[in-house]
Amino acid sequence: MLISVVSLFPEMVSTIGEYGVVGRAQQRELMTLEVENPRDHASDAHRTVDDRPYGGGPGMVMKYEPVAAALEAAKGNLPAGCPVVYLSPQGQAFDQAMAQRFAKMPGLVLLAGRYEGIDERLLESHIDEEVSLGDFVLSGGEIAAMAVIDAVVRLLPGVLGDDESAVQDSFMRGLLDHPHYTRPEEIAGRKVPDVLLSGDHARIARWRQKQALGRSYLRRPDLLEKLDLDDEQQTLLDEFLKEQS
Ligand code: 4FM
Repeated sequence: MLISVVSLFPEMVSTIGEYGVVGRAQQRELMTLEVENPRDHASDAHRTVDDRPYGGGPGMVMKYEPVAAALEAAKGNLPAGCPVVYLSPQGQAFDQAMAQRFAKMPGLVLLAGRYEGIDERLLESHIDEEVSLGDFVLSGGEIAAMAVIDAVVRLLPGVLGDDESAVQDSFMRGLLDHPHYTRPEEIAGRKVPDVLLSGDHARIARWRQKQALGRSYLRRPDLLEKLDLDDEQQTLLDEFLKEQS
């Protein structure tokens, strides 16, 4: 997969390709990360990329021309039909299903804005999707773009080993993860649940599923509402709630 990010801070974005899972994916050429700087596409001597907003008010707006030129350069290196995504709080909510959809694409263009926003006409002419990580305001789209890259790249075939892939299973099924424990067996009177020391793999799997269902019910009922629990899952959730009280 070829991912191209348009950003005024290219070195900030390229660091995502130097560490951890995404770094390994890039080294193994399962993913290539490119960054295009609108400043390199500005036509004036000062290389201007921003200007004052029509109608007045505080802050600056990213100019149409250099951003459009950078997006076209970014698209030029990708197969036709790859989505161009703008990260902003006004976008559709990003989730695991969207990450899976992007992971099926041969390429992806991500526009990371700065200042108060981009000229609205860019959205009409160059952007396929506006996507938000959540209801909060960042200083720019770079960190949001990096989060999208991380979530997408870990889904690409061959990027994760078998152990790491298994860890994704819970959220892929639309549930929160179960609790995790490692040595020592007791910390200041807090003991690891007995079932995890039993060696009974079927019982452990059942306990983990129950915890995942129970935590999802208590913390994120919106996630559970989207699911159609089977009889086994409903029984586990009922047991969890009974054990709670
Ligand atoms: C976006 C700053 C565009 C400046 C931002 C511009 C955000 C979010 C976010 C800040 N992105 N989810 N929440 N971006 O806050 O995705 Cl021009």
